[in-house]
Amino acid sequence: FKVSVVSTSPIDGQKPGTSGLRKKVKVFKQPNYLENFVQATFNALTPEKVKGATLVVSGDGRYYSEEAIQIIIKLAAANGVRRVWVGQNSLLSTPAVSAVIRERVGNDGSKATGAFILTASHNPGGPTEDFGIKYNMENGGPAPESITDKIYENTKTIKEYPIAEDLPSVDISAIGTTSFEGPEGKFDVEVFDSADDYVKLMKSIFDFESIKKLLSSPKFTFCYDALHGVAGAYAHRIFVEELGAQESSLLNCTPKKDFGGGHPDPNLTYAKELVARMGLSKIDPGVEPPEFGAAADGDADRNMILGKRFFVTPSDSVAIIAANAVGAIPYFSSGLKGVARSMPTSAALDVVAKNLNLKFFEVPTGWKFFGNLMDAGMCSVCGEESFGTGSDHIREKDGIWAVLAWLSILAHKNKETLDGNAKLVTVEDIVRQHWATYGRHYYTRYDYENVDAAAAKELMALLVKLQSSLPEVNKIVKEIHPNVANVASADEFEYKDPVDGSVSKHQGIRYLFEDGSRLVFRLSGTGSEGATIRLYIEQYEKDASKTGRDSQDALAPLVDVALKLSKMQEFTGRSSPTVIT
Ligand code: VG1
Ligand code: CO
Repeated sequence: FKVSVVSTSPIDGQKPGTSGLRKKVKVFKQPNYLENFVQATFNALTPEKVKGATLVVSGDGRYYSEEAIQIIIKLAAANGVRRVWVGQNSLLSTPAVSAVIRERVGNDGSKATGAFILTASHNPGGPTEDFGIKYNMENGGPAPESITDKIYENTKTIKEYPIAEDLPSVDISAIGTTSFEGPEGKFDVEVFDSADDYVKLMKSIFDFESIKKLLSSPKFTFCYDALHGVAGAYAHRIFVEELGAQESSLLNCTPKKDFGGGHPDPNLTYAKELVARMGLSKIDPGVEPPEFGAAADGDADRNMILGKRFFVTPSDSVAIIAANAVGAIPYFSSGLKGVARSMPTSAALDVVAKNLNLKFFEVPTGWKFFGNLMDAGMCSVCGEESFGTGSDHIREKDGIWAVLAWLSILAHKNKETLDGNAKLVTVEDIVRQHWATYGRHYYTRYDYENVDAAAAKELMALLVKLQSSLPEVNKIVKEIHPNVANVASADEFEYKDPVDGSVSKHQGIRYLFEDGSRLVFRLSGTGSEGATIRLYIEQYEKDASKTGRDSQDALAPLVDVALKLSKMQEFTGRSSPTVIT
């Protein structure tokens, strides 16, 4: 192939957000849009991460992925990349990409040093919906802010990019290597099985035999919903072929470009079919719900864990995994190096860390902040309230890993009960027992999606301004609800990375109450239109006799305070949030 240089000019708005660049497909399809961003990324890397390097390019298979892959291949070839690795049909889950970077070795001993992941995660897909791209580094984790800032700077000054325009399209549906000869030598595109490396890794972490025994017990019933995302490419292999689950326990497990028209976000609002099957919606499931249910988002890094008629909040989920990992999961048999959560995630994990005497870290929202801790051997298990849970086996959150972790804990707790007549220890039993031991963090998140961006900024500015006068805040709080505790302190969260010393500012507005309750306000960094305000509400209850309340009831006074203090309705014109989780 030949290399030609195309002149281009900067395009506005290519700033990577919490997890890469996410925009409507029609924005990505504009001339030079994808090319500029990819070239800006190449220019942000050190030369040896480009020239002669091996890169992974794949994603959740959403609409526009196939075209985007061909463009990225042509750009990679022209930039002197040695080989591109592609999951069959362009499919690799975000955690599988991380695993491939870290674990996969090519026939000639090659290793990948980075990846372009093509996904907008839980955002809908299709011609009128979202596409996204993000770059992951050699450790398998998302590029840190130092790199994403550089990428953004480069998008503002880009003048040209080289491209191998005459390179023929590569058939990404068939496994195998296609070789090309360019001005600087050989260039290969290798298409490989999307699941092999990931399945191998999972088998090295968990005791598949004990999970298999659980799944084949008549006492235990199971259900998994991939919401037509890429998790479907793994679910059949792992749950059915490896672990013996029934075919009928898989819902929506065929990956689709538009996720079947749905919103591939595993929460109580969008995972409707699973929620109904688990007996958690008003729709009567007609049959006895399964004992365990789980769902994933588009790129399979998120998870929702459900028991029969029971919802596990993600903040509790990571705490429960941390509390039980050592006995139940072989990978952790020598103990946990430490645990971490994102700032808005509830403090349930903090209590476990304290009790088990584990190192503990609180980082800003977004998985990229966990990577440094893990690379430095300071953190084994971490999680976010946004249905993200994971460990240091890779550098992304991992939806299927979380399901296998829960199944391992269930298998462990039911060692004695599976064979005899004793009653099964259920998901709900495990959670209630956890609350009895550690106390319960009542928790909810209100999302106001696609509100006017200027109004959202004003709301945030008001909340920052209020922080300078706590007596005034407390006067307002008491007027709204005399029983709500006083605000003890208020700030904007700022994080200094303990490993590299980098500082991230303005990571969310916090109001911390005297009784340990918290209100957190953030603007989303993953949306593609308008602004999304996230309001996180948390209240700690230590008294074991009071941990069984309905969480929306328990939190009602605090919610009231949050909405009135922030003048939510005035600013957004919304009387209720788009989604409550
Ligand atoms: C959201 C979540 C955050 C998560 C991020 C990426 O970000 O709040 O916890 O890490 O999505 O997840 P934001 O900025 O919109 O609040 V994923 O599955 O979309 O890669
Ligand atoms: Co995701």
